[in-house]
Amino acid sequence: MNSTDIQNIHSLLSKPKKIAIVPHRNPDGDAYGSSLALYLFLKEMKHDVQVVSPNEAPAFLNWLPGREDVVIFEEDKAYARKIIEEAEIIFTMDFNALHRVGEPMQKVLESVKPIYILIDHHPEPDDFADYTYSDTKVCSTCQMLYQFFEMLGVTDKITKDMATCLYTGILTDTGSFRFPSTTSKTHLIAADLLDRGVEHAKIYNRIYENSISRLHLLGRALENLKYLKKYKTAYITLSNSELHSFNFKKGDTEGFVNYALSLEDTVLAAIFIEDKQQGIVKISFRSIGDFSVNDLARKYFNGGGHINAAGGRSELSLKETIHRFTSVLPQYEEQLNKDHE
Ligand SMILES: [Mn+2]
Repeated sequence: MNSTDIQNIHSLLSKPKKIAIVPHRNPDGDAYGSSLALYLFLKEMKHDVQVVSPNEAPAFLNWLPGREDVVIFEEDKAYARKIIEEAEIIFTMDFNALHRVGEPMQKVLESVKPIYILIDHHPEPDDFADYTYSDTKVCSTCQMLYQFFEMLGVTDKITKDMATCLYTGILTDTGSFRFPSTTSKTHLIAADLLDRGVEHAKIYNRIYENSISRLHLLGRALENLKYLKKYKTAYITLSNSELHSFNFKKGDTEGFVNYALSLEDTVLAAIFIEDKQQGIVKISFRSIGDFSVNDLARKYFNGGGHINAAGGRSELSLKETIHRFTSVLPQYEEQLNKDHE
Protein backbone atom coordinates (compact mmCIF):
# COMPACT_ATOMS: atom_id res chain seq x y z
CA MET A 1 0.00 0.00 0.00
CA ASN A 2 1.67 3.24 -1.16
CA SER A 3 1.16 6.78 0.06
CA THR A 4 -1.25 7.64 -2.78
CA ASP A 5 -3.45 4.71 -1.71
CA ILE A 6 -3.34 5.94 1.87
CA GLN A 7 -4.21 9.48 0.78
CA ASN A 8 -7.12 8.16 -1.28
CA ILE A 9 -8.43 6.05 1.59
CA HIS A 10 -7.96 8.96 3.96
CA SER A 11 -10.13 11.20 1.82
CA LEU A 12 -12.64 8.38 1.19
CA LEU A 13 -13.12 8.09 4.94
CA SER A 14 -13.22 11.84 5.56
CA LYS A 15 -17.02 11.91 5.07
CA PRO A 16 -19.54 9.47 6.57
CA LYS A 17 -20.00 6.41 4.34
CA LYS A 18 -21.95 3.18 4.35
CA ILE A 19 -19.35 0.54 5.15
CA ALA A 20 -19.40 -3.23 5.60
CA ILE A 21 -16.59 -5.24 7.19
CA VAL A 22 -16.26 -8.92 6.36
CA PRO A 23 -14.09 -11.53 8.14
CA HIS A 24 -13.54 -15.03 6.73
CA ARG A 25 -15.88 -17.94 7.41
CA ASN A 26 -15.26 -19.69 10.74
CA PRO A 27 -13.69 -16.47 12.03
CA ASP A 28 -10.84 -16.79 14.50
CA GLY A 29 -9.49 -14.30 17.04
CA ASP A 30 -7.57 -12.40 14.37
CA ALA A 31 -10.44 -12.16 11.86
CA TYR A 32 -12.95 -11.12 14.52
CA GLY A 33 -10.51 -8.94 16.44
CA SER A 34 -9.49 -6.97 13.34
CA SER A 35 -13.09 -6.67 12.08
CA LEU A 36 -14.38 -5.43 15.43
CA ALA A 37 -11.48 -3.03 16.05
CA LEU A 38 -12.09 -1.50 12.62
CA TYR A 39 -15.85 -1.46 13.27
CA LEU A 40 -15.46 0.40 16.56
CA PHE A 41 -13.04 2.85 14.93
CA LEU A 42 -15.29 3.63 11.95
CA LYS A 43 -18.34 3.93 14.19
CA GLU A 44 -16.45 6.45 16.29
CA MET A 45 -15.70 8.32 13.03
CA LYS A 46 -19.49 8.52 12.42
CA HIS A 47 -19.66 6.08 9.54
CA ASP A 48 -22.68 3.85 9.03
CA VAL A 49 -20.82 0.58 9.53
CA GLN A 50 -21.64 -3.10 10.12
CA VAL A 51 -19.62 -6.26 10.49
CA VAL A 52 -21.14 -9.05 8.40
CA SER A 53 -19.65 -12.40 9.37
CA PRO A 54 -20.36 -15.45 7.17
CA ASN A 55 -21.10 -17.56 10.27
CA GLU A 56 -20.77 -17.53 14.06
CA ALA A 57 -17.46 -17.10 15.82
CA PRO A 58 -16.48 -19.63 18.50
CA ALA A 59 -17.86 -19.01 21.98
CA PHE A 60 -14.46 -18.05 23.42
CA LEU A 61 -14.71 -14.79 21.43
CA ASN A 62 -18.22 -13.90 22.60
CA TRP A 63 -17.02 -11.27 25.06
CA LEU A 64 -15.23 -9.12 22.44
CA PRO A 65 -16.39 -5.48 22.43
CA GLY A 66 -18.89 -4.86 19.62
CA ARG A 67 -19.54 -8.59 19.21
CA GLU A 68 -23.29 -8.19 19.85
CA ASP A 69 -23.63 -5.88 16.82
CA VAL A 70 -22.27 -8.41 14.30
CA VAL A 71 -24.71 -9.53 11.61
CA ILE A 72 -24.36 -13.25 10.80
CA PHE A 73 -24.90 -13.88 7.09
CA GLU A 74 -25.97 -17.51 7.41
CA GLU A 75 -28.58 -16.64 10.07
CA ASP A 76 -29.95 -13.40 8.68
CA LYS A 77 -29.42 -13.58 4.92
CA ALA A 78 -31.84 -10.87 3.79
CA TYR A 79 -30.49 -8.25 6.19
CA ALA A 80 -26.86 -9.20 5.57
CA ARG A 81 -27.41 -9.00 1.81
CA LYS A 82 -28.99 -5.55 2.16
CA ILE A 83 -25.98 -4.26 4.11
CA ILE A 84 -23.57 -5.62 1.50
CA GLU A 85 -25.60 -4.27 -1.41
CA GLU A 86 -25.85 -0.81 0.11
CA ALA A 87 -22.21 -0.57 1.20
CA GLU A 88 -20.05 2.02 -0.56
CA ILE A 89 -16.92 0.49 0.93
CA ILE A 90 -16.31 -3.14 1.95
CA PHE A 91 -13.28 -4.08 4.02
CA THR A 92 -12.27 -7.74 3.80
CA MET A 93 -10.27 -8.80 6.85
CA ASP A 94 -7.85 -11.68 7.30
CA PHE A 95 -8.47 -13.58 4.05
CA ASN A 96 -7.02 -13.60 0.57
CA ALA A 97 -9.81 -14.83 -1.73
CA LEU A 98 -13.57 -14.33 -1.77
CA HIS A 99 -14.32 -18.06 -1.61
CA ARG A 100 -13.06 -17.97 2.01
CA VAL A 101 -16.45 -16.56 3.06
CA GLY A 102 -18.31 -19.63 1.76
CA GLU A 103 -20.26 -19.93 -1.46
CA PRO A 104 -23.58 -18.23 -0.63
CA MET A 105 -21.92 -15.06 0.67
CA GLN A 106 -19.22 -15.16 -2.02
CA LYS A 107 -21.97 -14.87 -4.67
CA VAL A 108 -23.36 -11.76 -2.99
CA LEU A 109 -19.92 -10.17 -2.66
CA GLU A 110 -19.21 -10.88 -6.33
CA SER A 111 -22.49 -9.30 -7.41
CA VAL A 112 -21.77 -5.87 -5.91
CA LYS A 113 -19.35 -3.11 -6.91
CA PRO A 114 -18.32 -1.20 -3.80
CA ILE A 115 -14.78 -0.01 -3.16
CA TYR A 116 -13.07 -3.09 -1.80
CA ILE A 117 -10.23 -2.68 0.71
CA LEU A 118 -8.36 -5.86 1.62
CA ILE A 119 -6.26 -6.11 4.77
CA ASP A 120 -4.64 -9.51 5.18
CA HIS A 121 -1.45 -11.46 5.83
CA HIS A 122 -2.14 -14.67 3.87
CA PRO A 123 -0.02 -15.42 0.79
CA GLU A 124 -1.04 -14.71 -2.78
CA PRO A 125 -4.15 -12.55 -2.40
CA ASP A 126 -6.62 -12.63 -5.30
CA ASP A 127 -6.91 -9.44 -7.26
CA PHE A 128 -10.47 -8.44 -6.32
CA ALA A 129 -9.83 -5.37 -4.15
CA ASP A 130 -9.42 -1.74 -5.18
CA TYR A 131 -6.88 -1.35 -2.38
CA THR A 132 -4.85 -4.34 -1.28
CA TYR A 133 -2.83 -4.15 1.91
CA SER A 134 -1.16 -7.55 2.03
CA ASP A 135 1.95 -8.56 3.93
CA THR A 136 2.71 -12.20 4.64
CA LYS A 137 5.52 -11.31 7.02
CA VAL A 138 3.22 -9.67 9.55
CA CYS A 139 2.03 -11.99 12.31
CA SER A 140 -1.62 -10.98 12.24
CA THR A 141 -4.22 -8.90 10.45
CA CYS A 142 -4.67 -7.09 13.78
CA GLN A 143 -1.05 -5.91 13.64
CA MET A 144 -1.62 -4.87 10.02
CA LEU A 145 -4.72 -2.91 11.03
CA TYR A 146 -2.70 -1.13 13.71
CA GLN A 147 -0.09 -0.31 11.03
CA PHE A 148 -2.91 0.84 8.74
CA PHE A 149 -4.05 3.20 11.51
CA GLU A 150 -0.44 4.38 11.78
CA MET A 151 -0.31 5.13 8.05
CA LEU A 152 -3.59 7.04 8.34
CA GLY A 153 -2.13 8.89 11.35
CA VAL A 154 -5.02 7.94 13.63
CA THR A 155 -3.48 5.72 16.33
CA ASP A 156 -4.39 8.36 18.92
CA LYS A 157 -8.05 7.43 18.23
CA ILE A 158 -7.54 3.83 19.44
CA THR A 159 -9.77 3.33 22.48
CA LYS A 160 -9.47 0.63 25.13
CA ASP A 161 -12.17 -1.44 23.37
CA MET A 162 -10.43 -1.20 19.99
CA ALA A 163 -7.12 -2.05 21.66
CA THR A 164 -8.72 -5.08 23.30
CA CYS A 165 -9.87 -6.40 19.91
CA LEU A 166 -6.45 -5.76 18.32
CA TYR A 167 -4.60 -7.39 21.21
CA THR A 168 -6.84 -10.48 20.97
CA GLY A 169 -5.95 -11.07 17.32
CA ILE A 170 -2.25 -10.55 17.91
CA LEU A 171 -2.33 -12.89 20.92
CA THR A 172 -4.17 -15.69 19.13
CA ASP A 173 -2.32 -15.48 15.78
CA THR A 174 1.11 -15.49 17.44
CA GLY A 175 0.28 -18.37 19.81
CA SER A 176 0.74 -15.92 22.69
CA PHE A 177 3.76 -14.14 21.17
CA ARG A 178 5.76 -17.31 20.55
CA PHE A 179 5.54 -17.98 16.81
CA PRO A 180 8.50 -16.79 14.68
CA SER A 181 6.28 -14.16 13.04
CA THR A 182 6.36 -12.24 16.35
CA THR A 183 8.72 -9.30 15.94
CA SER A 184 9.90 -6.38 18.03
CA LYS A 185 7.24 -4.36 16.20
CA THR A 186 4.61 -6.80 17.48
CA HIS A 187 5.78 -6.19 21.04
CA LEU A 188 5.92 -2.42 20.53
CA ILE A 189 2.32 -2.48 19.32
CA ALA A 190 1.30 -4.72 22.24
CA ALA A 191 2.99 -2.25 24.59
CA ASP A 192 1.04 0.64 23.10
CA LEU A 193 -2.20 -1.35 23.39
CA LEU A 194 -1.45 -2.03 27.06
CA ASP A 195 -0.91 1.69 27.56
CA ARG A 196 -4.40 2.18 26.16
CA GLY A 197 -5.84 0.08 28.96
CA VAL A 198 -5.81 -3.46 27.60
CA GLU A 199 -6.27 -5.97 30.43
CA HIS A 200 -3.98 -8.63 29.02
CA ALA A 201 -4.32 -11.20 31.82
CA LYS A 202 -8.11 -11.06 31.57
CA ILE A 203 -8.01 -11.47 27.78
CA TYR A 204 -5.69 -14.46 28.05
CA ASN A 205 -7.96 -16.14 30.59
CA ARG A 206 -11.11 -15.51 28.56
CA ILE A 207 -9.56 -17.04 25.47
CA TYR A 208 -7.73 -19.96 27.00
CA GLU A 209 -9.92 -20.99 29.93
CA ASN A 210 -11.23 -24.52 29.54
CA SER A 211 -14.44 -26.39 30.16
CA ILE A 212 -14.08 -29.84 31.72
CA SER A 213 -15.39 -31.47 28.55
CA ARG A 214 -12.79 -29.64 26.46
CA LEU A 215 -9.99 -30.88 28.71
CA HIS A 216 -11.33 -34.43 28.44
CA LEU A 217 -11.51 -34.04 24.65
CA LEU A 218 -7.90 -32.82 24.68
CA GLY A 219 -7.04 -35.94 26.70
CA ARG A 220 -8.54 -38.10 23.99
CA ALA A 221 -6.82 -36.12 21.23
CA LEU A 222 -3.45 -36.65 22.94
CA GLU A 223 -4.16 -40.35 23.36
CA ASN A 224 -4.82 -40.51 19.62
CA LEU A 225 -1.55 -38.72 18.79
CA LYS A 226 0.69 -40.67 16.41
CA TYR A 227 4.31 -40.02 15.60
CA LEU A 228 5.97 -41.02 12.34
CA LYS A 229 9.66 -40.85 13.14
CA LYS A 230 10.76 -41.34 9.55
CA TYR A 231 8.96 -38.16 8.50
CA LYS A 232 9.28 -36.18 11.76
CA THR A 233 5.52 -35.93 11.60
CA ALA A 234 2.99 -35.98 14.43
CA TYR A 235 -0.74 -36.10 13.87
CA ILE A 236 -3.97 -36.29 15.81
CA THR A 237 -7.34 -37.65 14.75
CA LEU A 238 -10.76 -37.00 16.27
CA SER A 239 -13.77 -38.86 14.96
CA ASN A 240 -17.30 -37.55 14.98
CA SER A 241 -18.34 -39.98 17.71
CA GLU A 242 -15.39 -38.94 19.89
CA LEU A 243 -16.38 -35.30 19.50
CA HIS A 244 -19.93 -36.14 20.52
CA SER A 245 -18.99 -38.19 23.52
CA PHE A 246 -17.04 -35.21 24.87
CA ASN A 247 -19.85 -32.72 24.32
CA PHE A 248 -17.98 -30.88 21.58
CA LYS A 249 -18.65 -27.18 21.13
CA LYS A 250 -17.31 -24.98 18.35
CA GLY A 251 -13.80 -23.81 19.15
CA ASP A 252 -13.03 -26.71 21.52
CA THR A 253 -10.32 -28.17 19.28
CA GLU A 254 -8.64 -24.78 18.74
CA GLY A 255 -4.91 -25.11 19.43
CA PHE A 256 -4.89 -28.93 19.76
CA VAL A 257 -2.59 -29.23 16.75
CA ASN A 258 0.06 -27.19 18.57
CA TYR A 259 0.44 -30.04 21.08
CA ALA A 260 1.42 -32.30 18.21
CA LEU A 261 3.91 -29.70 17.00
CA SER A 262 5.37 -29.39 20.50
CA LEU A 263 6.49 -33.03 20.43
CA GLU A 264 10.29 -33.17 20.28
CA ASP A 265 11.81 -33.68 16.85
CA THR A 266 8.60 -32.79 15.03
CA VAL A 267 8.74 -30.72 11.85
CA LEU A 268 5.20 -31.33 10.58
CA ALA A 269 2.06 -31.62 12.69
CA ALA A 270 -1.57 -32.13 11.71
CA ILE A 271 -4.97 -32.67 13.21
CA PHE A 272 -7.81 -34.39 11.35
CA ILE A 273 -11.29 -33.70 12.63
CA GLU A 274 -14.30 -35.52 11.25
CA ASP A 275 -17.25 -33.23 10.51
CA LYS A 276 -20.22 -35.51 9.76
CA GLN A 277 -22.58 -32.58 9.34
CA GLN A 278 -20.61 -31.13 6.42
CA GLY A 279 -19.47 -34.58 5.30
CA ILE A 280 -15.81 -33.59 5.38
CA VAL A 281 -12.65 -33.99 7.41
CA LYS A 282 -11.27 -30.66 8.57
CA ILE A 283 -7.52 -30.46 8.74
CA SER A 284 -5.07 -28.08 10.41
CA PHE A 285 -1.39 -28.22 9.63
CA ARG A 286 1.55 -26.71 11.50
CA SER A 287 5.27 -26.83 10.78
CA ILE A 288 8.54 -25.41 11.90
CA GLY A 289 11.32 -23.81 9.86
CA ASP A 290 10.90 -23.55 6.12
CA PHE A 291 8.71 -26.59 5.57
CA SER A 292 5.65 -25.08 3.88
CA VAL A 293 2.32 -26.48 5.03
CA ASN A 294 0.72 -23.89 2.75
CA ASP A 295 2.11 -25.84 -0.24
CA LEU A 296 1.08 -29.21 1.21
CA ALA A 297 -2.46 -28.01 1.99
CA ARG A 298 -2.89 -26.36 -1.41
CA LYS A 299 -1.56 -29.32 -3.32
CA TYR A 300 -3.36 -32.19 -1.59
CA PHE A 301 -6.07 -30.94 0.76
CA ASN A 302 -8.04 -28.13 -0.94
CA GLY A 303 -6.68 -25.55 1.43
CA GLY A 304 -3.84 -23.20 2.15
CA GLY A 305 -2.68 -20.62 4.62
CA HIS A 306 0.76 -19.59 5.77
CA ILE A 307 4.12 -21.31 5.53
CA ASN A 308 3.93 -22.63 9.12
CA ALA A 309 0.16 -22.78 9.64
CA ALA A 310 -2.46 -23.84 7.14
CA GLY A 311 -5.83 -25.51 6.88
CA GLY A 312 -7.40 -27.96 4.51
CA ARG A 313 -10.34 -30.27 3.97
CA SER A 314 -11.02 -33.68 2.57
CA GLU A 315 -14.19 -35.29 1.32
CA LEU A 316 -12.81 -38.77 1.93
CA SER A 317 -13.55 -40.67 5.14
CA LEU A 318 -11.34 -40.02 8.15
CA LYS A 319 -9.48 -43.27 7.55
CA GLU A 320 -8.98 -42.59 3.85
CA THR A 321 -7.86 -39.04 4.58
CA ILE A 322 -5.16 -40.32 6.93
CA HIS A 323 -4.15 -42.81 4.28
CA ARG A 324 -3.83 -40.02 1.73
CA PHE A 325 -1.79 -37.95 4.17
CA THR A 326 0.63 -40.74 5.03
CA SER A 327 0.99 -41.68 1.38
CA VAL A 328 2.11 -38.19 0.29
CA LEU A 329 4.71 -37.96 3.08
CA PRO A 330 7.43 -40.03 1.33
CA GLN A 331 7.88 -37.33 -1.32
CA TYR A 332 8.62 -34.84 1.46
CA GLU A 333 10.96 -37.16 3.37
CA GLU A 334 14.13 -35.30 2.46
CA GLN A 335 12.66 -31.87 3.20
CA LEU A 336 11.30 -33.05 6.54
CA ASN A 337 14.62 -34.51 7.59
CA LYS A 338 16.88 -31.63 6.73
CA ASP A 339 17.91 -29.29 9.51
CA HIS A 340 15.04 -27.23 10.89
CA GLU A 341 15.80 -25.02 13.79
MN1 LIG B 1 -4.80 -14.02 10.80
